Amino acid sequence: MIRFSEPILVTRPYLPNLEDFKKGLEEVWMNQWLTNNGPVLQRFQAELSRYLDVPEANLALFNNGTLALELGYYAMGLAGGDVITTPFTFVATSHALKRIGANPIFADIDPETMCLSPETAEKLITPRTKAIVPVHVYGNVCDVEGFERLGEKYGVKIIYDAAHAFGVFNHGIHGTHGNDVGGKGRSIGCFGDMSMFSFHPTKLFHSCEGGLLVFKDAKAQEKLFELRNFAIHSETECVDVGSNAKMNELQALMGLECLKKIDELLDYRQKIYAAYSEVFADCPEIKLVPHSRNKAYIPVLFKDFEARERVYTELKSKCNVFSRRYFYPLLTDFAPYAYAKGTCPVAEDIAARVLTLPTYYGLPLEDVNAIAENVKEIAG
Ligand code: T4K
Repeated sequence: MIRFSEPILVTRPYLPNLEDFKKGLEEVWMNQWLTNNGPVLQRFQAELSRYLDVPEANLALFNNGTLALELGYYAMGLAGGDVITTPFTFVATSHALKRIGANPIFADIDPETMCLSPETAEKLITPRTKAIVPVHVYGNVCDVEGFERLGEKYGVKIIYDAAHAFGVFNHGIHGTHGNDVGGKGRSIGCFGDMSMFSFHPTKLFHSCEGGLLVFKDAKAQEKLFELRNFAIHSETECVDVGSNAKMNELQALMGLECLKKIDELLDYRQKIYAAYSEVFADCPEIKLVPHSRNKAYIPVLFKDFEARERVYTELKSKCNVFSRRYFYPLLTDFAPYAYAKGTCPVAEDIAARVLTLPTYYGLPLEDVNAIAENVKEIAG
């Protein structure tokens, strides 16, 4: 077994060229403008619009993904209603619901994609349901057409937590925001009423911290811009209970510099996935989950809880490799959501067996091979 001399973490953020970043900083210094819809943020928004092929009027940037979700849910009118969502995600998906006074109702996931299943979600729809919040977990794409049907049939909003799905384009599927699908297709953010991308440094693309909402109805933009700035409408008017969720100029600069490299960042992750895949090919006990389009994470399923725990623990103690059990425990095992404990058996099974392995731009492929060989040896 190989023990790395330096710890290998589950992820490391990409850092852009420092000289380019310094040039950007000089501009910020000249502008003497640090936050609140500054010129660098506006440039970042324009570049994101180009990259995603979504009009700028349908985008809003925030200082992190969690507040983007919270204010997005609020702007879509979910406060006080029931919202059907998945327990197999990061806590932010449902915390943001709770914080606006919405009531998360948990439905089970599809065993293949690990995303919320439209069939299980449909069974829980009642007159109190205001929305469904599926998550493109790991960059695996939800059944967007199934959810679109539910949205139309029951008149509920469909809001995707696309925190993991930046860089995912859905070639060949007709997005609800727009018309023709050409080239790489429409961004996955174009489905449903709204989607949120997280730009946290643990994501394949980041802005130090940050979040982006993409929404179908451009009229939402004014409301969202106000909500992220305390709901101040003018010097003498505050029109709602807003928050401080403004992305600052340094975040926007980091985002702009990282965006220059996005194709390379995405390509490198495919190489990492291919390297893991090759080593695990002859090992039926270890199932590399194949569905992530952008390979934002490398989730692996083991045969049972004991095997997963052994690999997780021994990778750390014997190999100096820090994998993570995303997403274990399930949300329904946490105190705020314990009312739903035991209601989602597929998600429970997967959470007990899944492990996410290291992946990030610059992780040497020979290290990936060594990590994978170690996993194989420990899993036995
Ligand atoms: N929805 C979903 C589905 C999400 O997954 C998330 C966030 C959100 C919503 C909310 O979006 P944000 O508000 O975060 O924009 C991490 C992240 O904090 C969180 O952003 C992410 N999901 C979640 C899946 O993972 P931790 O507690 O596991 O991260 P942490 O700080 O332990 O970092 C993980 C590894 O990365 C460590 O080994 C150290 C390394 N690292 C981390 C940072 C921050 C670095 O090397 N450099 C760094 O700067 O939650």
